[in-house]
Amino acid sequence: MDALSPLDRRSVAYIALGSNMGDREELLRQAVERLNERPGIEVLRLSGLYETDPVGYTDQPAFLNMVIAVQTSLSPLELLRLQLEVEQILGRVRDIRWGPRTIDLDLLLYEDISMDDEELTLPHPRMMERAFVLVPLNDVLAQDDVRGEQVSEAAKAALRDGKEGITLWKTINWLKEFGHSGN
Ligand code: X6L
Ligand code: MG
Ligand code: MG
Repeated sequence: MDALSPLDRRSVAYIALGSNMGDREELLRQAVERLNERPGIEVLRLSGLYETDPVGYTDQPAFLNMVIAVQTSLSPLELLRLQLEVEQILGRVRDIRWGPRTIDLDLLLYEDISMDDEELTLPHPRMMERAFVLVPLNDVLAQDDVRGEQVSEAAKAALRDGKEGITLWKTINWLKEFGHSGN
């Protein structure tokens, strides 16, 4: 039998994106394109773009948040390091904790892996509480994902108590704008 090609071992992961400085939409688009152009990662689906009230440190501009589904042959740590590299390229400066940022890329889920490492915790430890993560994640989570019910219920609950303002701001048709199969 043939050995598995690298393409047969690709995993599905979900990445949350946020921006509240500069041209927020352009920064989100740039981040998606920069990820998609790298070997070993293909963007599958984009959530809507949501405008969201800042959480944690509230005295800062509104965010645009979204979540993407990707297929990747990178390991979770390789994917995380790529995300940090893209943040750097797009001018991320880490000064104020929870403060304004040009772009933030957070790895939410990688297949069904749980890990708690110095560099990376999976699933993302605070994702189930935040409307700005749950609502867009619910847009792109695979239909057959076992966490579907949990995510949609948590998204509904986060919307119901309405502490976090979140409005659908725009949708981007990824397949139409960029065509299929980036790599
Ligand atoms: C008590 C203490 C309650 C801290 C909440 C929540 C802190 C979220 C940080 C918290 C607390 C965060 C974004 C944001 C941030 C974003 C929106 C964070 C890190 N990132 N608000 N605040 N979108 N809307 O991407 O998530 S800072
Ligand atoms: Mg974040
Ligand atoms: Mg982050």
